[in-house]
Amino acid sequence: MPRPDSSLSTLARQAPAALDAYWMPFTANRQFKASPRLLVRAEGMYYHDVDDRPILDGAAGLWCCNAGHARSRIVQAIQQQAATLDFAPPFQMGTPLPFVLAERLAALAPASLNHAFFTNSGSEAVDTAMKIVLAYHRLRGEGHRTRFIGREKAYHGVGFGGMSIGGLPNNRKTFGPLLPGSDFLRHTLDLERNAFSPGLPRHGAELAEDLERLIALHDASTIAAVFVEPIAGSAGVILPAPGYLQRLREICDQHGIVLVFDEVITGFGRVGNAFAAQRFGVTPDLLTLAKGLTNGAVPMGAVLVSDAIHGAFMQGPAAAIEFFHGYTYSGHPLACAAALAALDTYAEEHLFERALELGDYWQERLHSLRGLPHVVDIRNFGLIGAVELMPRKDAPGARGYEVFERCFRDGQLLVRCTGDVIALSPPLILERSHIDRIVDVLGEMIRATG
Ligand code: PXG
Repeated sequence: MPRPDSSLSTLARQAPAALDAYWMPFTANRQFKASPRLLVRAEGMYYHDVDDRPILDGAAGLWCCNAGHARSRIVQAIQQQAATLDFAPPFQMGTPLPFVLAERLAALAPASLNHAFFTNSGSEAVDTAMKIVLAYHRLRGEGHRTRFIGREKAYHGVGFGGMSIGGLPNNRKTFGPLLPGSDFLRHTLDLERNAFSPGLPRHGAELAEDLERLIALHDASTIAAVFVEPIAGSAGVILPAPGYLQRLREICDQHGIVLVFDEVITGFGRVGNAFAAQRFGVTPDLLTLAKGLTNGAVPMGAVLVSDAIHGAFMQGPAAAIEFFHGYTYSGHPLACAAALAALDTYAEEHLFERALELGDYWQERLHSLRGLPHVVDIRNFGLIGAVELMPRKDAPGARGYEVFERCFRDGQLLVRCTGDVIALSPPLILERSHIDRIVDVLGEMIRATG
């Protein structure tokens, strides 16, 4: 492997202003540029930074690289595809791979979800799902169903649709009135009753009844869909109590409301099974995907659509475009090639079973951090984990950020911090020794942070 050019690092060290042109996403730009953390290559469970230090990946990048990094099958598929067919128009024209990929996804998904619409990100998948829902109700003569129900603390990406049903105040407050008419279920985080629960929390299934409250308020006839992440990731790993998702499904069925699972982070083996829908035994009408779909190697998102909803569109004159929506890069050849190779890798290496095989060990080791200073909760499910820290007085997020920073600098471990929660989602190829290292380093850095 050729040593990557680290001139950027040298430049950054000498003159942080050289980093000024790039406006970084969801980043404290000035803080970062004063002391950059630059990753230059990756392989398997490890990144390497500009100083060629191996950094253990405790986050699968950003919940993306479920098969680990630079997997040869995926690399080769992308290379070959780029040399064979780089791009072709996706509207009124086709290329083979999105058809093949859609079939593969339908075979992996719960039985009724047999159709795939491709996007380039999770945000686009969510906005696409919202448009499918609105058009679907209108096609059935129920165009009065325009209201979306999201959930407090939800993250559904950064498009105006996803923002409007998202429940993280920082992501909403600066951007005006958003889509009119959205409302929110209560979130299911309850430290008082559930702190340090191993796996799913015992309490909180009754929070699904909150949907009945919103139906009573707005009337079911105005509600188009309920969007939920089976497990909320960005807000710091919020788990559903057993029965919660089932109950949402029942209430939606009772009232003709579409149920959408946003599985951008829970898809592709993160919690065992291909999708959380299968692990929890609840089938939504639409399911949004991204991230692990290509193992993070090429941007891609998707909406999986039920036969019933898809069927409602496939009516009317055959020459009429059924859904006026799509992206220049929907079903891009490189993304499809990466996705197919990722699915092959997941299958060959039985990676969707890893969360089941390792889940108990992961849980036991993570919960060994209980009792460390400022640790107020530990949550886990599948190969997801979270350690919540008590915020410092008048400085929410500072302690979490410091732990994240120390993990990278002193512990050579990549974790994700969201506020004062340290979130973990390692590649599914990890071994017990990696779990030990993640937990040991994190524990040490929490102690050192104080
Ligand atoms: N839905 C969910 C559930 C997500 O987690 C998106 C949609 C948007 O996907 P795109 O591809 O548009 O980013 C996401 C993205 C974090 C973190 O800190 C998580 C995401 C993005 C940024 C940070 O956990 N997830």
